[in-house]
Amino acid sequence: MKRHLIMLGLALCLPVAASACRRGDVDTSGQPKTAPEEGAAPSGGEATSAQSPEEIAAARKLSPADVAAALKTYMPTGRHDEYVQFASAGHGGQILAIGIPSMRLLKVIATFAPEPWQGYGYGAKSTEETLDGGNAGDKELRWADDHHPALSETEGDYDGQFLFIGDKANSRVAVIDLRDFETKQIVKNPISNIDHGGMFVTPDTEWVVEGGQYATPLGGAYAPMEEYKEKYRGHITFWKFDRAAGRIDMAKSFALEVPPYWQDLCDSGKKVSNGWVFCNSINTELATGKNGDEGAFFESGVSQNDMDFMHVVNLKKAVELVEGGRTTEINGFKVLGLDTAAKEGALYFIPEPKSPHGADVTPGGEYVVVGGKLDQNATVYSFQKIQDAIAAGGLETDDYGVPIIPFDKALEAQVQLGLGPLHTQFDDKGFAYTSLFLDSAVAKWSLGGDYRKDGLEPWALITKTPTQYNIGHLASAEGDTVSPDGHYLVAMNKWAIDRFQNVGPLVPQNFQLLDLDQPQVDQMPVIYDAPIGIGEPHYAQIIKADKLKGWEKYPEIGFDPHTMAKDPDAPVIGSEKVERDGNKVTIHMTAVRSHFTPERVEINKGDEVTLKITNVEQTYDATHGFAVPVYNINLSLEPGEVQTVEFTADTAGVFPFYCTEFCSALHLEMLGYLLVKDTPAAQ
Ligand code: RUQ
Ligand code: CUA
Repeated sequence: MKRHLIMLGLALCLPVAASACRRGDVDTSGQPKTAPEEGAAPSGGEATSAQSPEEIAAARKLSPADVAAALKTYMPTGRHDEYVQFASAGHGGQILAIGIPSMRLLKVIATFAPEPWQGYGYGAKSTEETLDGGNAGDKELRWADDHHPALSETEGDYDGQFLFIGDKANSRVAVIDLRDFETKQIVKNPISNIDHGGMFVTPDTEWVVEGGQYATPLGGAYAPMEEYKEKYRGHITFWKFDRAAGRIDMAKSFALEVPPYWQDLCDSGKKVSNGWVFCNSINTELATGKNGDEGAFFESGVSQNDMDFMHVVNLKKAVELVEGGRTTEINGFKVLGLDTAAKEGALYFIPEPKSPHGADVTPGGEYVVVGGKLDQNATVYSFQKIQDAIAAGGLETDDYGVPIIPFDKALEAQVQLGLGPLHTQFDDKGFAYTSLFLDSAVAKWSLGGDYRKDGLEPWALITKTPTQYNIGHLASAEGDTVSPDGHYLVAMNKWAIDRFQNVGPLVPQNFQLLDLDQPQVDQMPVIYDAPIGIGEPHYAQIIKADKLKGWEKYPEIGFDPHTMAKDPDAPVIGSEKVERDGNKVTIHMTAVRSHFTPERVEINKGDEVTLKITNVEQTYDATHGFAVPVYNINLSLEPGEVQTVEFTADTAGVFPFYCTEFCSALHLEMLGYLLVKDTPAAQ
């Protein structure tokens, strides 16, 4: 009972800023008792004509620490950031590319949602096809809850080639090619309606791992919740990535059926643990929610047990079983059954405390760190001990026949950090950084084993830095690789409250940049606050900028970004024309500063139009747009790019089409007329 009350208290704190929780200023509705006073936030100082650094600092009320932070993050004009952070844009459905340390927004990459600026989903046929790839049967899906971005890796290091991101809302994966930073593929998981949006690559990106979440009957069929235990299942899906093609290969991908616990975050083993995958889970209680007077709300029903199960997958073994034909098919998708996986040594469980969250493998692959939303510790498991326990055998099983490795047999250490540890990142000096949701802080702590050569106490808390407020994920530079860089860490906070100018009740979120390069081991100041006004940015990875080898232009004139090859049929200078075959009209058009050819296209109402247009420029940044009013068409044509639009000319009238990128002094003159005659189409 007492335990239950404590838990409830924590749950009340969950939705509010931890500072309010600590003060006890929380009523039973979970709201802070005292709202921040209006206009109470300190001003950032006024504009000043002062010129010396000291005078400017004084006029703007900047402390020495503020000045140091400014100097560490300021990027003079023309200089580039050392790192690029790829952050999910949450339920905005895009990805944000943000420079570090400046925190400047570099690009919003259209992913699951149409994005007019990039001509994504507004007529360009290839982008419509990409979006349609993520449809659920005949349901057109045009938004997503982007969760975890994952950069492609070679030998465990980010290689700067591809980026993957998961859609929690619909159990989908998108593939972005980092040559042109465009989304090339969206796949929908055929057996699952929802997942955690977690994406985790294996060290050579052979597999992209998707952890499930809320259990359902696999394949999407109906089953009453009374049959939860028998008919509902979780999954961990392994998407096979074909690097040469730049695409996920559905036919070679498979899902692992697991019990209806809620799988959550995974991480791939690396180095010594290469070939294994670890996922935390919750709801071993098999809670099914509150229905009238029956049952309990999920928030308490799912949090009854002191331990849930970390899923330990022997991926090598699982692949062997799949290749040996030991799978069944659901909706045409390969599924490795729970029975087979459990009996053949592809799946094990290890108890993990309390309301576990996150599973993060250390750079050398020796340890797995798990947080606990209602715990105070980071729990560290040893991969070697896990292997020893498996080898020793004699393991008991859970209700579904999965062997359980005893907690104490796998445990390396528990490090008391504070309230609500979630996710962990690493640096190059043997330190780990864990987000504390309830404490609203980042904890820095020391790893042990081979990581500890500096004489510091192993497995111990070193310091905490408060974040504003309620941090979820955190990302350190190259923090998920076999060789993290350290230097910077970004705290992704769920609440921002008083940090920024009021822009109405929907508040931007707050990315806070922490400086890891301090002379004292226990210093880790916040040096920048970046409001993110798009969705709930969930997770991010930070890559060294010089690993990114983005193109400045498409390699050839008439290049199709969808096939990543030259389209032999792309219009070029001199080949422009309008062809008619019955009511089918084909327009071959080119764009160059500052005109379209042809500039006048006259067709009939009812014509079926195919328009092909090439930007024949080869100058860096000479992008042209192509917008047709009323017809809902807008393309973005980067230098060399060809796009195709198909539409029926069902509305008669005069439609000046024009370029939407301000490309030259005569950009305003870069237009043409689409004239649609209100006469029956010629036969
Ligand atoms: S998981 S905030 Cu949804 Cu990425 Cu831990
Ligand atoms: Cu092309 Cu404006």
